[in-house]
Amino acid sequence: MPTKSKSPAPRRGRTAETTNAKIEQLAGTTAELPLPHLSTNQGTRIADNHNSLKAGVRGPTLLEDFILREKITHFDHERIPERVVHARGSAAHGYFQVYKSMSQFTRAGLLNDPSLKTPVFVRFSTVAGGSSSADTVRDVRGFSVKFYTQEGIWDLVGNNIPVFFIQDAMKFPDLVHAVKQEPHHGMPQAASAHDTFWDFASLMPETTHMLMWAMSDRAIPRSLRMMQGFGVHTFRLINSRGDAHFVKFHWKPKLGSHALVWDEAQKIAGKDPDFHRRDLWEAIENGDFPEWELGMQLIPQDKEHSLGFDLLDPTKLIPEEMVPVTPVGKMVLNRNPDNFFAETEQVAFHPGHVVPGIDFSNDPLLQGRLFSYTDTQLSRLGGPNFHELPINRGVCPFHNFQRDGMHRQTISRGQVAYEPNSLGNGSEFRVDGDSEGFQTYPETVESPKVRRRSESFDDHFTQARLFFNSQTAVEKEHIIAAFRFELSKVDVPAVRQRMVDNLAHVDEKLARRVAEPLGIESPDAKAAAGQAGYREARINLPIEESPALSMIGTGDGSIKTRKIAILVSDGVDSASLKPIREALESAGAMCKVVGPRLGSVTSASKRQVEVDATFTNMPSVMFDAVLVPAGTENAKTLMANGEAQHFVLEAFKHLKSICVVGEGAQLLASVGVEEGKTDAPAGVVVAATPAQQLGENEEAQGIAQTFVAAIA
Ligand code: HDE
Repeated sequence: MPTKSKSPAPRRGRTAETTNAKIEQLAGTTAELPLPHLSTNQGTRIADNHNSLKAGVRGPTLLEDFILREKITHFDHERIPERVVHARGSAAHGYFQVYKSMSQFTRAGLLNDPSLKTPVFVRFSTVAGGSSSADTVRDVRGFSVKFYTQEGIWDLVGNNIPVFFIQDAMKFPDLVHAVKQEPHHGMPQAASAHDTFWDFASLMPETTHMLMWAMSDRAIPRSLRMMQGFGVHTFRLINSRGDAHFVKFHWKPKLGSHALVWDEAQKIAGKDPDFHRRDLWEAIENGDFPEWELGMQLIPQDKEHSLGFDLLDPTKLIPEEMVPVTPVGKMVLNRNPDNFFAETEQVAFHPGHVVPGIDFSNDPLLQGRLFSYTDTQLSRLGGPNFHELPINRGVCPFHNFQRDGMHRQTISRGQVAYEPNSLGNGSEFRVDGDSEGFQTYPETVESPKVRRRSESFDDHFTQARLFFNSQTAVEKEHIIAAFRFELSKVDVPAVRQRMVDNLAHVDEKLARRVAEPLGIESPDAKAAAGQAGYREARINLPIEESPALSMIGTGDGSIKTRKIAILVSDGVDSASLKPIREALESAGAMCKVVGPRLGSVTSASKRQVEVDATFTNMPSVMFDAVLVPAGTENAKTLMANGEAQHFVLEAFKHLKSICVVGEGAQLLASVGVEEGKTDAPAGVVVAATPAQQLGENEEAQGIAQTFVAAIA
């Protein structure tokens, strides 16, 4: 039965509480609908918006048609170059608030005043794919935060993985060329599973630690809202006395870190390439504002060499068991952008955008980044005035004599465009040691100029092993499966061999397991060690495992915002459904009724049950769990429907919690899944009493609670 059209739900991320200084600033350049009338860009009102100007109705178009020319010309130039990396991204507005003053460590205002809500704009991205590639590919995720502080812009441009592939900026173009599509045929899109990436990786043992992370489930997050972020490099914090601490930044999601399984990720890439973008957008529209806690690992300047490895090496992390992560503040994303291009696409991040109190370390990768990010905006955004684009403007003014250039917005008054000056109305601008200004930490550097890598960067395997050791059995299996998949896509056996030879330095068994289905020899660590430029070195870590590196057990244990499919057809027992659905929703889950057609189905008691989606337009991979309600007819019709059968079987394969009530169990049995008869891991199938016995609310509550626990 067709249902009446619903008016759109109110946008909960659009209230007075979700505005801030940046949003108010942007309002000044926001255009609203409906338009009063149509005009050209020059404001000339248009009389006819369907027809170009022609010499006679069947004649050629006239060059004179300035309206057509303007429209087409603008269209012709709508595209700008996509980001050379991190082209695919999704973003949102929000705020950051520090819990208590961190003035002991930094003079940065946003980290000193707990009453201050600093506006932020956050862009998440994949790295390798083009701007229209799928969200759920195996890849590192970018995690860029622009803080619009009272003292200028601070960009924390990080990733969802705390280490990086390479140690020196010199190798970045090579890394990116190797992972992107191969230059001769332009394949594959958004995937590292091809020869050139693994050729490069296997020749560069320093990639090993990051490869372990990239092959783990971290690289296929369930949601952008459910992944950690890391500043990666070691930065410096400077307090008002000039004391320095090294710092590593961490973002921990309130909902915990969760991942897809690989088969699921691949299928979603086809069924809904915008899966992560949609998830972020919908959560914010629903008022389920994603939240992260900012944490810091702080190391006093004089303890720089106390860790046993080099904190300047971006292929190393500092285990939390060695230096705990101090929770510092929270970030909430509560507003979607108004316009994808103007905000998400034009936002320009740069690790060199810092404010007084935050400074760099000598990490050679970070040092290279400090050059690259302004440079890239010149070709991407078309000139040096990209800081004047609305999304990139600070909420505090900027004052200098930089002038002109493409697309200059500011109209600077006066005769003077240089400093120092005496003609600029008394503004002599002889700045020397302004204590309010940014002060670089006066580190002493007295060394010859050299083009060499520090020996303290030589060990490439100890932390890779630490990561592997710290994973649970399931996570380890996923890492092995990912290496097997990726390397099985490599055509040249010698590359596969070199890679597993490298892995033998991490863990013999891991390397052997990876090699098994790849049609190559057993791994040989000595062969890898024979490579040019390879220097064997091992550091001593005081720990063998770091539980904090596993994703298991993160988050608040809730099922907030998880999506539950309720499979229905005619004859569904809606009475048995109601209490379970209510319990799920009061635990924060989002239920969608999925049926054979849109509109509604008729329940066993002849009521209309509204259907939100169909088995095909929202397949099982779109959900976190499945509920099959009771009802003899419901079970019969679902069993006769191949799509419904596929739905539950696929959900089972992806280890999702499935709750079957009464006759609903027959649907699962029809695809070979029966409680007690299958080797389903605990929590995958929650079976409940037959419908006729489920009348009591108390029992339904019990089932619901078991289901909720299984999902969590
Ligand atoms: Fe980037 N990176 N990167 N990167 N990166 C860019 O800047 C670069 C690195 C990261 O959402 C580019 O505006 C070099 C590490 C993110 O807009 C470019 C090196 C980390 C984003 C660039 C690195 C990152 C970028 C492309 C090695 C994690 C997306 C477009 C020296 C800490 C930002 C742009 C956004 C984007 C260069 C290494 C994270 C070309 C040269 C390490 C999240 O400038």
